[in-house]
Amino acid sequence: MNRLVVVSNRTADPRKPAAGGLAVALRESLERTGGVWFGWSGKLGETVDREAAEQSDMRVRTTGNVTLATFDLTREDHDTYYLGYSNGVLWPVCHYRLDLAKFDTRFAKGYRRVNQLFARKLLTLLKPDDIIWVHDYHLIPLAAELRAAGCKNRIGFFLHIPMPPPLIMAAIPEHEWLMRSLFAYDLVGFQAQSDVTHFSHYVEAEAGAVRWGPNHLRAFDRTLQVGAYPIGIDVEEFVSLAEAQDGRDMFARMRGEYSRRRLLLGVDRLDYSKGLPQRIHAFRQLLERHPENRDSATLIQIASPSREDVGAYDDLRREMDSLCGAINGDFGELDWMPVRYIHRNVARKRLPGLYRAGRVALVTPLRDGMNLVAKEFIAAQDPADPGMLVLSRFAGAAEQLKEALLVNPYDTQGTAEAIHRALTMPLTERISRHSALLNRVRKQDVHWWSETFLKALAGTEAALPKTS
Ligand code: GDG
Repeated sequence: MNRLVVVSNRTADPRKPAAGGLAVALRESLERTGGVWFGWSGKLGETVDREAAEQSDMRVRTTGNVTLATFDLTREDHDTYYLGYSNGVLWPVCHYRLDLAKFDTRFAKGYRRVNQLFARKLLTLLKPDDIIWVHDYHLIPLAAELRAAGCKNRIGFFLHIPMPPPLIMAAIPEHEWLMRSLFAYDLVGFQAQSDVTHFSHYVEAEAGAVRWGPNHLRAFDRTLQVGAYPIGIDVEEFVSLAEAQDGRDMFARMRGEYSRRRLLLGVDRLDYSKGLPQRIHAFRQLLERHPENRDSATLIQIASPSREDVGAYDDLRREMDSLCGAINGDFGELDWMPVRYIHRNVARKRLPGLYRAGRVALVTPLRDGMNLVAKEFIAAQDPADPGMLVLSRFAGAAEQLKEALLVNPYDTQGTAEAIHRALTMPLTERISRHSALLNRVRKQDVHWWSETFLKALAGTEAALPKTS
């Protein structure tokens, strides 16, 4: 059995309960194969001298059958590779926000340098039969760097964020190099079919790629397998959290507190891709157009702090403070406030109970690779009296979750009407929509996702050189 080596910007100990969905998804395969998870420690090394930092040892820790290997970055590498290129160029561009991208050649250089560093360090850990699974936009050129150093292992890549249309991708000065780098992988997985389409169009138009059967593209003298592998959640874990004591307590508390009112929920990282200001505008429209919701509907918006050292996030924070203050000032009563805005992280064990108490979830990103909150909300509902999901058509999840109320978050009025419809939807319709949604969320859960991807990766032809 081939050992699985997972590479991502940050690692997580899969045995810790707070490790998150990706860790849960990978735990089984890592444990079964005695696998390794490799990435940045999240720490900045003391030294500013890059060479000294490069030679500093990796921290290698084995718990059970799984090895975690991490290393520190210098401040300069962190500022250029992580803040600069990953979160100041790739994140905004992939979410169609060219206006927020900060193109700077120093960032591109740092990004390449750190990918080379990842490659050099990873090579010291690799065995010839290892299967390597690289995650996300921080590490697009990693396989190309590994190949340049002679690595012949099978390597797969999964992009957690959207692949933008070709002309948007082309705004990145290094777009050609980035996209060519992807051809060093054996399999590239995207969240949604629309991402596969954008990528195929890009390489066909910009690199003269030809399609090779239903799942392959041939360009740059290589044949690459591509596909959509929509990530899921650990449904069993979520249901059991909802039914555990903490989940039930939270549910009872929220239902008690809001017994006279219907609860709307938003749970997001505070990120400009999530459409938070647009959501507050839509809720405001709802109160204006359907005054019967005043005093009877409350929106709890959790916006957990995120990337606070990236400038664009400060502006968003100020905008949200001001919009929530204004709606509460304009509509609030002595005993009712329309919005409860919480700019803090809420403990994971409390989320399922909170979701279950919600009548409507507002998951309205302007663009999102998948969006796991949509799936968590569905999993946490009581099937006999489920809440309704209002979902942006621009979330990857919309390809799977067709029975949600799909909205265009740029259309304030349309979104307000959809929220109203969700709030007034008869029980029978809620039950039938929820049951279809839950079936799909259960079937295509996070275990299905990792197994399907790894099976496809194991089935790709042997790595370089390729002759087909
Ligand atoms: C990227 C892509 C893709 C949120 N607030 C709190 C909290 N959360 C948890 C949610 C959920 C997760 O964070 C957010 O997942 P998303 O999928 O919404 O989004 P991103 O972080 O942007 O992730 C995305 C994902 O990768 C996976 O491929 O779906 O499209 O952008 O699990 O529950 N958790 C806790 N407290 C909070 O306040 N504990």
